[in-house]
Amino acid sequence: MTGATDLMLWQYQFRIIMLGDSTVGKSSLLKRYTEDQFLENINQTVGVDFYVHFVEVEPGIRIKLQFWDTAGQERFRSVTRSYYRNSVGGLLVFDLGNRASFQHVHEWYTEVLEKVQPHTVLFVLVGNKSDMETEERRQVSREEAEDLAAQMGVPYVEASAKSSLGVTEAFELLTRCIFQALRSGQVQIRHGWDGIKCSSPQAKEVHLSDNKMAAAQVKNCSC
Ligand SMILES: Nc1nc2c(ncn2[C@@H]2O[C@H](COP(=O)(O)OP(=O)(O)OP(=O)(O)O)[C@@H](O)[C@H]2O)c(=O)[nH]1
Ligand SMILES: [Mg+2]
Repeated sequence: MTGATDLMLWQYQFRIIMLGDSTVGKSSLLKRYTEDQFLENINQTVGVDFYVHFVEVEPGIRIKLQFWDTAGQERFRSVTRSYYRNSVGGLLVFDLGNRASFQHVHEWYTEVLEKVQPHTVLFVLVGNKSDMETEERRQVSREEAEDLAAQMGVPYVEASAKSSLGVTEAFELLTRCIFQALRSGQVQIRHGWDGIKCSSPQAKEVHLSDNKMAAAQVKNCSC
């Protein structure tokens, strides 16, 4: 893709990071969302992988989503950490059938917020593998997950990379929250920061002229 074509294709670029313990399904969620595929034997992520997807948040406003798919394994943590600062959004993922992965969510959350201070990252909490749900298998109730999400002030979505249920919803909810936060001024394009990029002066004008309207909308968004 040439630079010129790229400019015509999107107005904003958002960098989004996937976080959560190993095997919770971060790469599988991304594969489902960007390629509509699911692999039973997907490779564990080594370091960080990179995915791209385009969405139109509203008519004429095209967003390039750039995803950093991090490895959940502890031994890659120093690599993973270096991606926090340039992310505007994050999907915090746990496995509904793995209680430890749920218990670690808050650690992921606080670690990121500490590292990006004084700025912030907008999150959506995702309980993945809802297709495997049976009374015996489920180790985290919807109520517990919703309580944790409320405590962190983020939305919660249950999803399955396998069945695709909730996957688009989770990614697009995060995208809309970031877009509204941008328009309201809650997050801003900053020099030397790659969390959000703007492809053209026109796009910047859209953002500025819509500030007031979006400020009203953002009140209705739980991000
Ligand atoms: N049943 C079911 N299995 C899933 C789902 N999502 C992922 N898996 C399986 O869970 C395993 C781990 O998935 P990954 O996507 O590699 O997990 P990850 O979070 O990226 O793991 P790391 O790269 O090590 O951090 C794989 O065998 C997937 O096929 C799901 O929604 N349902
Ligand atoms: Mg992975």
